[in-house]
Order: sequence, then C-alpha cells, then structure tokens
Amino acid sequence: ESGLNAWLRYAPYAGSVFDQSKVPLHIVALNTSTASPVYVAGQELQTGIDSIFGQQCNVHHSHWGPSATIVVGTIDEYTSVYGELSSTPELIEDGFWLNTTGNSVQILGQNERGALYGAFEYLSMLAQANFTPVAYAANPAAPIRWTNEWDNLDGSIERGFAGNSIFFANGVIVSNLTRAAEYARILASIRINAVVVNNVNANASLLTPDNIAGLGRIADAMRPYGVQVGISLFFASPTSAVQGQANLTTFDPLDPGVVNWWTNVTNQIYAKVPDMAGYLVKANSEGQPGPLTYNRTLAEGANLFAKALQPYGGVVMFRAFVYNLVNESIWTQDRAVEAVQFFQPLDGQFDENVVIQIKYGPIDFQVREPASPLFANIPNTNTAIELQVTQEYLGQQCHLVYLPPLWQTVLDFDLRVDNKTSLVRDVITGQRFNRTLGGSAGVVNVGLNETWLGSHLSLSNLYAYGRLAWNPADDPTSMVQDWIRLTFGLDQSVIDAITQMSLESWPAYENYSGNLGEQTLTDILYTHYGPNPQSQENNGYGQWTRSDHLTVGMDRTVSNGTGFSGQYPPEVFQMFENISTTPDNLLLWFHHVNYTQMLKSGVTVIQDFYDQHYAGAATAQTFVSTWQSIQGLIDAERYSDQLFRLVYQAGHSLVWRDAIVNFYNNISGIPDEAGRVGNHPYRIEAESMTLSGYRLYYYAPNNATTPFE
Ligand code: BDP
Repeated sequence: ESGLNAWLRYAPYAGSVFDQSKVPLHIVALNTSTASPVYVAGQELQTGIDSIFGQQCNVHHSHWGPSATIVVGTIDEYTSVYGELSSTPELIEDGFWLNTTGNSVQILGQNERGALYGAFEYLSMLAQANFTPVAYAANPAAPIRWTNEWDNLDGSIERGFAGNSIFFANGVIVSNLTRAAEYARILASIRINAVVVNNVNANASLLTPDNIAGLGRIADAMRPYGVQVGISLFFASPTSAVQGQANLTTFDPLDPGVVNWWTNVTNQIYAKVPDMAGYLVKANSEGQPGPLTYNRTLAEGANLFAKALQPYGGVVMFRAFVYNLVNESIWTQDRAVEAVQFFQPLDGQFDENVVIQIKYGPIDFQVREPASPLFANIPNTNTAIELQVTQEYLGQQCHLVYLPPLWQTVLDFDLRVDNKTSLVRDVITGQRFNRTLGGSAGVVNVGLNETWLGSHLSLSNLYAYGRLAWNPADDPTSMVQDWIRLTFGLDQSVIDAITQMSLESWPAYENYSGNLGEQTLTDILYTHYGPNPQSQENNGYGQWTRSDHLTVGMDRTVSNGTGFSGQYPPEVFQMFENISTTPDNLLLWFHHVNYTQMLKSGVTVIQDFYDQHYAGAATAQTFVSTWQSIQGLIDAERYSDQLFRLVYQAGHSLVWRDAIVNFYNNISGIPDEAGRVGNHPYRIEAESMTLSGYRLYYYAPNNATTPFE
C-alpha cells in the first residue's frame, strides 16, 4: 500500500450483507476505441468488480443481452443500440445518469467523459459497500474544473512537496508518461476535466516545436480519462528567442506582429493537441511581464490570448493575483486592495472565453482570509476560484490540515451584492450573475513520490477539491468519510478516528500558527514554512502584522486604514468596518487594536493568542494517539508512514506555539495569565548541546566578509 492508487484501491469486500449473485457478469462499454473514456470505463468497471468481489466480468463493446449487465456509454450511443430510454434524463455537458434499479445497470453520460464519471461513481458506491438501488442524474455546477501544477521544465516543482515532476525533466517532456496517465485516472474519478501542466511562473521554452510535440504526448496520455491539457504562458515569450519560433523585439499585446506570433504558436499547439483546454496567464505579478509594461490594460493582455484560442474553443484563465507595491509608502500600502483596483474598472472588457482566476482570499492562501472582494466587483466577467491543495503556507504536507472547512468559509460567504444573497459559490459557477463559464482551479503540485502529495492523509484535500469543483456546496464531513472508506476501508473506528483528526486539524493549525486573522505567521520571505513572526514586519511582500509594544493588527478600514473594507458591498463593508461586528477570527485582519482589546469571547487579544496557541498545539498532540488507536486496522506501511508525520507535527506544533507566544510576550511585555509562556521545563537550548555525528564547517552567507561557523 504505497498510496499510488490513492482512493481507487478497490479493496476486497469482506461483508456478507450483499447477495453476491447480483454482481453483474457482463459489462457493455459502447465504444471500441481504446482511447475513448467509455472504453476506459469498461476496463475500470472490470478491474474494480474483480478486485472488490472477485468476480471476473466479460467486457463487450456492442449489444449484449438484457440481464446481469452493466451498460456504459453516452446517451446517444445507448439509444442507437438499445433504443429510446423511457424518460430522457436532464443532462448538461459532462453530466451522467446512473440507474441501478433495473435488471441491468445503466451508466449513461451526456458525453464520453460523463459516462466515465458515472462508472467511477458506481464503483465508489460498491467500494463503500453501498448497495442501495439508485436512479439519478448528476450534473456539474460549473464547466471549469481544473488543476494547476506548478511544474518547471527542469523537473522541479514550485511549492511542490512530493518529489519531482511527472511531466518534465531537463527542459523537456519526459518520455515515460505512465504517471501522467495514472494521475489522469485519479482526476477523472473526481471529475476534474483539465490540468495546466506547467508553472504559472512560466518558461517560454515550453513553446519550442519539440516541447509542443511533447505536450501532444501528455494530452494523448490523459485523453482516455477525459482530462484535457492546458498550459501556462510567459507573457514575454515573443521576445524570448524561443528556439524554432520567431524572435520579436516587442511583446506589446496590441502589436500586429505579436498578435501573429501568438496566433501562429496557438495554431501549432492545436495541431498537436486538438482539444487543448486553454492558457493560464500570470501577468504583471511578482516580477512577471505583462501588458502594463506597454501601458496596455490587463483586459487587452487577456484578450490577446482569447482571440487566438477562440476558433478552437479554448479558454484563457487570467490570474487576478496582480499586485505592485512600488511607489507606495510602506505604511499606507496594502496589497489586499490591489486586485479590485486593477480589475474592477475592466469589468465587461474581457472576451467571453476569458475567466478571471481569483485566489480565495485577497492575500495569498493564508490560514484564514476573508473572501476576496473581487468576486463581488466584476459581475460582467467570468470568474473562477483558485484554491490550493498543496499546503504551501499550511505545513507543506508535514502537518495534517484538512482544508475543505477553510474553503467553505469562502465558498459559502455571502457578499450581499445589491443587498441580495450572493454566495461566492454561486458567483464562480456563473449562477449569480448569469455567466456561462466559471468554476475552480486547484493548485495541486503532485510529484513522483508514490503518495502523490507527500503524505497519505493530505490526499483527502485533493479528493475533496474535485468534489467541490463539481458541487461547491458539498459537505466536508461526508467528503472526508467517503475518502476514508475508499482509502482505508470500512472499519467504523478507522472512519471515526480519521474524521475527528481531519475536522480538528485546520482549527488546530490556525490556533498554533496565527489566530484572530493574523494570517499564518510563517516565514514569509521564501520558505513559507515554520514560524517566523519577525519576517511579517515591513517586508517587501506587504504581508504585515503591524505589531508594536502596545498594538497589533492591520487597519484595513475606510475610516482609518487602507480602505480595503470599502471594497465589499455595503452590508459586508459595514460588518468589517466596525470592530464590534467583525468576527473575532478576522479581527486583526481588519483592525489595529491594543493587545488588551476585549474579544467577543471575553478575553483580551493577547491572552487569546496565548490560550489558542496552547490549545492548538495540545490538539496536535492528540493526533498521534488517535492514529495509534487504529494500528492493525489499516495496513502497516501507510500506518507507519503517517505516524512518522504526525509525531513530527506534534513536535513542530510546540515549536510554533512557543515561537509565537514568546514573540508576542516579548514585544508586549504582558504576562500569560496561566503562567505558561516562557516556562519550558523540558526544553534544551541548542547552545547547551554538543554535536555528535556532525562536523563543523565554515561558510559565508549573503556575501559576508567573515565566514561563519
Ligand atoms: C505565492 C507562491 C509563489 C507563486 C505565487 C503565485 O509563494 O511561489 O508563484 O504565489 O501564486 O503564494 O503566483
């Protein structure tokens, strides 16, 4: 049990409740092309049923008799072979109909991909020993259900924690794409329909003819699973001397030569990848070039690609992560306000096949952020939410942090546009503002490690991401429980233990890493790992806690601060503008207060810092014993791999706790009422230790003139 099969293990069924004679003996997959998702669905059903029930089914690709059969295909394929259905289910693109109530099981997709999704749904039920007869149609809430992989062409992965790329090495696409196909299988089972394979900090050399051919091979590997390929673009590619392409002197999006250049490259890509999903563009963001370089608008930049993609039905995902802290005083600037400032004036100027991809919060994947106000400010533009499955700021897969409860705070947030219900999830699906395109992008960053993400438990986040992309109102508890049954089996104590740990994990991480809306008090300068509250002060990234010896928090009010709260519609603005109506968990996100400010919970800010950091770390200690309680109930390999991580997390949560409480204790001088802070009887200072098994050497970091020991 290395984890390679993720939740598609199809573990043998051990129960006796089910009448095994009812397991179908024949599968009819109504497509003969081995590259078709319907064909793959037939194979998957055969493998799954064999593995779960020990029943070897025959797979047919044309009409087969009426009984003990599973029929999988598109609605059209089905009706042409078996005749009209008694009633036609209401299906939209990628939707499916699943009916297990008759003599034969019907799994019928609106398209091939939908049929495969239906097959995975049926297998998921069987693998969870759910034999209840069902008949229903399932449709996606939104068409964009993508992952983003921040893979570099050299094989490294930005913010990836599970080894090197499954797609790239040494500047080219790898020859063995087995893992890419396996990844597509996993993604199809959670109804993800496209993968952007390279880093948003993109490299122009992806566009050499050889690499374009390589993209064709990736697409061929993933297509049988209904997963399309998309790519990230480097905006200045026309001037990058890409081998095999023209080299221009400008990348101005309105220059006819540049328009030609991108049209030509796009045509070359579609010649190799006829179903390419589209482009992802990070422009004028964190040093990346973009249209602003030529005084063109971000809309003009996005539409450049939209026009090239339009004939092929491709989509431009244009990122809203644009901020530019130059020219502002370090005390007035707030990067949180910038996305609305850049994009709101452009509402209505983006082409129909452009989608603005917006991180869930206005800063950057922090442990708690308010919903990005941009979702409320561009009603005439398509939008998608960007979530992060890879735990960049949230423990980098060394900590268990089950993320859907965090995502839900944003997806379920009511922005009250025009004083009407305006849930973020209804904005991104297009429902609230009547848009046809929209959805979700999840930054996943899987790697060659057989666990895919670096630790077994972190896969619940990928599983739930797919479920939420399909239905953003899905429930975090039922998602994790389905995932546990599929991943670790049906034992109730296993389900209870992992459910409890998962649901406690995000609140615990928030408590020991930065509560009250302080953001994750991590090292902000590069690693984004481990505590470093000092680095949150006056850094060039504009993420600050603004703490001094009396006060803490960032004033983002209109009356006194950066004005960020004013970017929300009136009812939400009023709530965040006033300390008395701002929820405690976002207090320091919106307000600069005394450490002695009283919270709604009745304790002071500083005491709450202390209390919650102790409480969060205490919860993390229990994960170890909870996990130990299921020893023997799951396989030894995954048990011990995960135990190692949880023991580490328990220790590291103490490091977090002590670093943060000591920092605020030192700066404020206010003692902990419970007398815990600074009192660490078990602690051994590094200076008191002697080295064994290490040797001393000297180096000179940052050009220091004298070497350090
Ligand atoms: C930040 C990451 C950086 C990404 C950037 C982005 O630290 O590696 O390039 O976001 O999303 O969180 O573009």
